[in-house]
Amino acid sequence: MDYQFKDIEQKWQQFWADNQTFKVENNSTKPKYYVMDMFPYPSGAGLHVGHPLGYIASDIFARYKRLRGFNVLHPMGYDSFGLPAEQYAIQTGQHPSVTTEDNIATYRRQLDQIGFSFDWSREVRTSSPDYYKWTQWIFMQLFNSWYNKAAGKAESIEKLVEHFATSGSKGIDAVSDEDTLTFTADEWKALPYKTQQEELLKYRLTYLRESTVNWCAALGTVLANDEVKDGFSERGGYPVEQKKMMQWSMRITAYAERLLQGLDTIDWPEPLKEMQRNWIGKSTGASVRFGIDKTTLQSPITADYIEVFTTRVDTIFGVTFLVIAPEHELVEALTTPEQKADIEAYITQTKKKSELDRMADTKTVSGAFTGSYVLNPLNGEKIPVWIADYVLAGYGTGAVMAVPSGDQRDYLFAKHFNLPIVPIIDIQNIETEADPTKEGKYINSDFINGLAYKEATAAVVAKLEEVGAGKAKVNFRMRDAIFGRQRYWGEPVPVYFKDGLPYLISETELPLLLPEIDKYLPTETGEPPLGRATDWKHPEGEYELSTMPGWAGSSWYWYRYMDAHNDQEFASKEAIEYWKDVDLYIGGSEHATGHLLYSRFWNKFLKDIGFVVEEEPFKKLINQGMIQGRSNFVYRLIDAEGRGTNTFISHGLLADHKTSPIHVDVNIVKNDVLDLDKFKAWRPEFADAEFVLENGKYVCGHEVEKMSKRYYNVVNPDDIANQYGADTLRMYEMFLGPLEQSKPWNTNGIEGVFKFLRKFWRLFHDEQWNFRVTDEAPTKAELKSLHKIIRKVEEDIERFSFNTSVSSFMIAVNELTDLKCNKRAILQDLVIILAPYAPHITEELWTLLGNAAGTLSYAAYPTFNPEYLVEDEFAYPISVNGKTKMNLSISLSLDQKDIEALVLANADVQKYLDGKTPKKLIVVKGRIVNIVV
Ligand code: ANZ
Repeated sequence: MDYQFKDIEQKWQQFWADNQTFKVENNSTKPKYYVMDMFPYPSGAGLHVGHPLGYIASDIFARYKRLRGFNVLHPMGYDSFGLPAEQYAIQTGQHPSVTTEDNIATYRRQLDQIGFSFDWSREVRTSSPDYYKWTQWIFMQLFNSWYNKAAGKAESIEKLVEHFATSGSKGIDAVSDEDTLTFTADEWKALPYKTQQEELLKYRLTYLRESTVNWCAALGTVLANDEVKDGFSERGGYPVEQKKMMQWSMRITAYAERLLQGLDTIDWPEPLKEMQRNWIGKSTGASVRFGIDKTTLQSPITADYIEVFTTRVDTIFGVTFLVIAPEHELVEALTTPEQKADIEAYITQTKKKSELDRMADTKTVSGAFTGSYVLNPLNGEKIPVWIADYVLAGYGTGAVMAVPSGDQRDYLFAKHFNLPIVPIIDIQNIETEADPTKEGKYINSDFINGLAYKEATAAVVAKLEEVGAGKAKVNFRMRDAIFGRQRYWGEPVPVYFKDGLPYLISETELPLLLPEIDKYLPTETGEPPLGRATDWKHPEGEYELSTMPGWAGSSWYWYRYMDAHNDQEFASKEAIEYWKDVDLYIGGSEHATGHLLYSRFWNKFLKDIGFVVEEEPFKKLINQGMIQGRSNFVYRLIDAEGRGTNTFISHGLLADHKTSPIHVDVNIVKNDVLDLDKFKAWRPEFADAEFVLENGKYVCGHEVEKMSKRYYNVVNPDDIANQYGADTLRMYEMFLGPLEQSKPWNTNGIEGVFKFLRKFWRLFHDEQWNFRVTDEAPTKAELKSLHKIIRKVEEDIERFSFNTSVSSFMIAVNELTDLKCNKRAILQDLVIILAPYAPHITEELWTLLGNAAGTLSYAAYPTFNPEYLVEDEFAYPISVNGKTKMNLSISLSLDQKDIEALVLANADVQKYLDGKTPKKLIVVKGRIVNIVV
């Protein structure tokens, strides 16, 4: 029979499902291998051909590893909480769980159609209660933990309480809020319960804190930075302001150093690691305290100093003013009555700017003087204190010592406000770049004059320590992560409030289910949607109304796959000890700092508290590139009056006409040729369209753009699978180019891949399409062809170069076709090595070859034998008097004498010699034969 891909693919997909072919056990004598994809958010649009790119690559790898004798875990699930379903619910009233369910069904159908070898018995959905029960449980563990710097890990909060009760706050080295109290054991015990709890909240790894958020009153919600454009919401264009709100936060900063160090131990793309390093943003510098000059202050102030963080403590003698963030807690106290109006006006102005805008703007200079002064701790100089929005409240201490002769922003600020500039390095033109490494010497700098940079820095730090005004400090740019949103479709936070304090619900109450509500909008009083739930109340108090952010459920899901149905633990100890970590993780680079950082954080935490065994969750990671759309255009003729007509000009004829391009649905274009009837039927306005054709065809223009509905360039994998089959789709997606590279989808070459598979099928069949394979012994040439491809594919897959294998398969099949090879000894091995790429056709052929076992998924992978590739003959170029006349194949095992004899005996050579006796015969073994006559 001819290659009937439809029947074959359906048959095998059914077989795999019925037999649970890819179901895997949590124990085996085989070595384990864990291949995971970034699970999708099931959106309403379904999959386009770009989505499965990474899944196909990981599936090839998983299938390959199975054939190589590994026990392979290759699961799939859905990151199914999220905004689009909620947005749809707001518009239509349909419960997000219904939308989600429908979308998942579509995804599942589409995924099944591509022939993935997922173990579906382990499917997870982050929005399902038996999953989010454990997300809530992890939240509870975080709430019950603090980070002990001395121990270098998280520990139970009970241990901290014990320490407070026996030794007070002394000897605690924790990652905590800044404003922790100092107390003795007795003082601790004497503290009211509420104060104790408030104090503990400053240490917990998930905690409540006032954070500045983008608040959009009209939408009744907090927006992410990228949802705000120039002070307005991206959706709807409503005003957004910076507002302080109590929010749950995750103390990820506790793990900053470990998150940084861990990067050196994992096999991830270097640019991705670099993004994480920048995000973590480690800075080595010093903190310096500038005493507040209280002599000029008119009202009393409790604070004694302003603390700054600087990476250039060596420039301390060039400080001519201090700048604190407009949100700095001392602004009000430092503002003198004369300056009050200025400062208030300035604060109002900065409220409109998001932090991102503030960081991005390096040109505009703005600020206001508080009217107060501080004193330089090393020379006692009086320094004015300003506020300006270039100083960020959340970084360092929210205050900088400004050195106009050292820092560009400080320089512009000083120039603008006419503040003094003190040069501190004796090189020309360095007013804005005090860089002692440029062979400069310190000037105006007291005891460091004449020193080199390193020594100067050390000397300043030593001096500051001596006078108690500063110390060396490492600072991280990374902030604690906000862990809440005022939305419905997310995990409820397992907390209730009583007397102003948060309490965890008890573990037996998990999961805390999402309540039903009448509308998916904030309440009239501005509470989150959960505030609408009527019968939703904890016996002891009020539930937290915000839900967890999108990244909660995805920060631990790889563990759930290990033991997806466990209702006693998030995964059993045995399962975790067996699978350990993900060996290969494939997904998009857009998750570089979000998901991949949070996952590493939760993983480290779970390890600290003894639940998991590996410090890093994803050993190797590959970012697949994006598949872009290849848009097609038709060109509407514009008439003399500048109006659009209903006539369309073929692309090759544009030069003579005035036209305007219109995106046309790529599904009615084939190889850039428009299907005219389909175009007319596409939209009513084109029903009477007329065309100016070239060579009888309408040729469309094309351009590479993002794959998107709005450009009509979305290609649905279902269509490709229907037309050519899943095996062709799989191979074609790989064939498009290196996995990591972004590339446009272009169906122009897909026929070639389809033809290849048909040619492969043909090898096993005679002219009448009867299956015909012989048991004859293979020839050398056939073995060579086979072993070449065995080696090539193995090398390619091991280095994740899937595209190069596809072309090698094509070459091998061509060679074997030319050799008319239909021998089992060759073809059966070829079937196995092609199986990861084209699993359906190979299963069918495997059965036709008489393997009764059912599936080849666990067959033994052929071993490469280098002997078959040893070249035993060489085609010698034979030259006569320096001119190559012909080639002659001679066995490489022959020696000099035999070769000479063979050459001279050859009839063609004799012809060139024309009866003459050679004067000389030079043989270079394996290279050339030269005859001089
Ligand atoms: C004095 C100085 C002199 C500085 C000089 C730089 C150059 P990174 O590497 O990013 O950590 N800074 C500190 N806190 C800040 C805040 N909240 N907002 C804006 N800027 C802040 O940079 C640290 C440097 O950035 C610090 O060192 C401080 O300026 C500034 F020639 O102090 B520097």
